[in-house]
Amino acid sequence: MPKHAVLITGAAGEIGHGLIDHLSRHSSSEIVTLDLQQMPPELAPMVTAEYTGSVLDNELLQQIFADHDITTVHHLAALLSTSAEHRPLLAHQVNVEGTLKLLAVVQEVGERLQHPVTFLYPSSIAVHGLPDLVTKEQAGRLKEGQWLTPTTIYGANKLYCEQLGYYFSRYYRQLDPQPPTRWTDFRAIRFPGLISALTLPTGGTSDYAPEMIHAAARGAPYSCFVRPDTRIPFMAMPDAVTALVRLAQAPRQALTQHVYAITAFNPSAAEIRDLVLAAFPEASIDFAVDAARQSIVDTWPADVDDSAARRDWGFDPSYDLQRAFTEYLIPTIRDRYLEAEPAT
Ligand code: AKB
Repeated sequence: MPKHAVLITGAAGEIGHGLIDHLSRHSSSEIVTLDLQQMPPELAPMVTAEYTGSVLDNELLQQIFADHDITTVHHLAALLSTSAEHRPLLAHQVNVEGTLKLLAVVQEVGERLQHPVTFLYPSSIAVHGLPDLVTKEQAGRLKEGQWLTPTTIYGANKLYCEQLGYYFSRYYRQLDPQPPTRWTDFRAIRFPGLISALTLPTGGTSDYAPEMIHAAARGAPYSCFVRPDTRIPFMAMPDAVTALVRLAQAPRQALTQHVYAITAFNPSAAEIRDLVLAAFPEASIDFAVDAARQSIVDTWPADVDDSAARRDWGFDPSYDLQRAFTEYLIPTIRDRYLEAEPAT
């Protein structure tokens, strides 16, 4: 009997780094990766099988599922909000058509092998679109069903794919005389901004937080592209990875929703700056607002209500703001750049 395998698309990205490391230490499943990039040398040894290519390549997807008994998919491949705004049609292709192709293969393989596939989908706070700062302030902690009026192609992509996954898991081909068994066990998490000590983000509009920390650790000046008072939810990357694994393992009958909001802390950009300066007093940090990117972040909630995730599958982040900085971000990032410094 082939070993169960976990497929991670977009595996060379930020979440992929943490997820591969976690699964390699805590899971007996094979780790199968798909990315446009080759796996970095620090991750490649942890991976059972590496496929280099696009999530849009149907033949490649079929080959992966033919080669391995994939029972869980973490579909991380996506263009994030800022990158997507610069290339909205490509974003739709990757973020939506890529997700559709993968869902279709999962259903087809399920029909062939007669077993379900747990499909983890990383959605985002970007699915929300608050109209102005007064409403944002008054709205406070948004629930999953509130202000689903995204203003970015990325947010629209993520919201639609939440529904696409729900359709495949509950209503696929519902008008067939004998509707098929739905083999996709779709589970989505709406992530806040994520901060990793090990990788730098690419193409996100919440990137000002990790960029500020990493710049200070490198001794580089940083101009924050949002106002000091800008406030959105964030989470340390280890908690994001643990959330994906925990939701994947949750008993199906415990889940009352197909989409869950989660968060850990929601500092303002000024509060992040203060924490960075406390750790790196010599850091040079100023604020040079990029009005266009600011207008996107201003539509995102100041906070989200994660009570459903806590109730249904025990979501419980390990890192609050202080602990994230003192025990994870600052020591790990400091070591990372100290190691990188040329020997004097
Ligand atoms: C982004 O900034 O686009 C992402 C997100 C908030 O989903 N990090």
